[in-house]
Amino acid sequence: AKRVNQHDICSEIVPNDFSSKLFFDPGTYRCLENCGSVALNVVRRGGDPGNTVCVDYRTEDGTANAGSDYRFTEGTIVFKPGETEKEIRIEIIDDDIFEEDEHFLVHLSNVRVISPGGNNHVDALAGLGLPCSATVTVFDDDHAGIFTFEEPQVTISESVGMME
Ligand SMILES: [Ca+2]
Ligand SMILES: [Ca+2]
Repeated sequence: AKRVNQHDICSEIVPNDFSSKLFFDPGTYRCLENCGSVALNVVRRGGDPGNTVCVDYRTEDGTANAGSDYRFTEGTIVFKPGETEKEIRIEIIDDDIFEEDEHFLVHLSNVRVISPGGNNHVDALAGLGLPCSATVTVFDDDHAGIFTFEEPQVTISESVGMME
């Protein structure tokens, strides 16, 4: 079901096995709210590694919201000839509020090959693979903790005056 779901999101998936596939590896990430930023890994597999391939990326709210839980981020990654791995960095926003663990998504889209001759887009040579969406779960670090007495019973003399 998860695979089918991802197929719905990734309408640009190219069935051609000879093309370069761009996808997240891994597709799920976890970090603490105070981690500063999270790095997502995008890989290129198959096809001609001598091509220059570009892919766009963009964050999308899940239960986490851009602006309060993470910084909205979009851009373009360029795989130069020979490059097979690239990193996307997304800033995580720390607050002092207790909240549930939350997640957001990052989507890849618009794969295109830049041919050495110019700006011709040779679309059959590259496309999206799976997963082309990554999930980032942000763990809250503001749990208030548990309050208890240190000892369940205390025995003191009645002459102690003040007990703590
Ligand atoms: Ca926090
Ligand atoms: Ca928090």
